[in-house]
Amino acid sequence: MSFQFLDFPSARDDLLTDVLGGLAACPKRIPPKYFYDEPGCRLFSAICEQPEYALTRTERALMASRLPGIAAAIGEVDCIIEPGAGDCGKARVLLQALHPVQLVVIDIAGSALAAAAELLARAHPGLAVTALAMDFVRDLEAASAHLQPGRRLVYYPGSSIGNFSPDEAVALLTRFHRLAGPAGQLLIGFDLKKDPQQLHRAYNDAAGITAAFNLNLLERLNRELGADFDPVRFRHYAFYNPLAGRIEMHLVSLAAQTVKVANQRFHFDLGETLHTENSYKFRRDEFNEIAANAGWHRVNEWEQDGFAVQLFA
Ligand code: AVJ
Repeated sequence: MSFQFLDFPSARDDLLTDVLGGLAACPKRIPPKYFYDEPGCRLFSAICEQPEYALTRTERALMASRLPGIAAAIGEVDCIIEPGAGDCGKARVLLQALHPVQLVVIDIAGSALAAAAELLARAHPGLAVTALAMDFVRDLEAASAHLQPGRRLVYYPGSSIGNFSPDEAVALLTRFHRLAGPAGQLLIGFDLKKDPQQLHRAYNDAAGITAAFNLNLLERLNRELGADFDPVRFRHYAFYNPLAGRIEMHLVSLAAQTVKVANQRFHFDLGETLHTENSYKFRRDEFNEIAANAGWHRVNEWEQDGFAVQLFA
């Protein structure tokens, strides 16, 4: 078995800096990457099982049914790199079809990543598994030093790209392009624009799991930064904004209140919002243009039930 885990610290300092900066901004905001502490990861997995949230299920079904064609389109690959790999469940599927020498999984949630990646390494004795605990939006360049030479595929499934504005997405895909190198490819999955009612339901599930996921952010700040948010005094509020082409998630203050974080006080008016996430939805041609602006040209694409997977070189 070949397994390597590397921790790029600093995530904690970032949390405090980003939260203080975000609460001082107008409108108030906190980056969605901070949803994923341990309870947050569990709640996200539960979201993926909700009947209203088809995204993950649809991508899984698409990948399962089209895998031979996708693998044929990709061809020979030596190294697969998956930013935001989480529990490595999606990489596992790709490994069945492609037989790379190395798998590099990257995630901000380091301990969960390490455990999942080590299991994967045990299951694939011939594969070199490298797990990097980092914020890849900031530290991606540091990953290059750990890549074996050869043809590289960056795999970015799950519509994670939807968390970024179109400009930020171009910037991130440009860095993926640099990391992948001259013979590199990008396989990316994203949610398509669709009936806003359907989108609305996906982010307002009847069991309240998405609401709990959103509110867990406040509980995380209480746990890790000694903040004193009262989650009962905030409302999960998610809606589709058709002008921006995105779901927006907010936590709206149900009272005029003051919250303390690391000895700083922040005032919320009644009805004031803390913006916690954007989840962009794309048309296939819109996404092609974003990727083209990052230096990628489309090789192939697959679509199923409102979800798309595209291959770029
Ligand atoms: C992991 C960013 C793809 O935007 O649908 C799910 C996160 N937020 N429900 C998404 C999420 C609320 C998810 N992504």
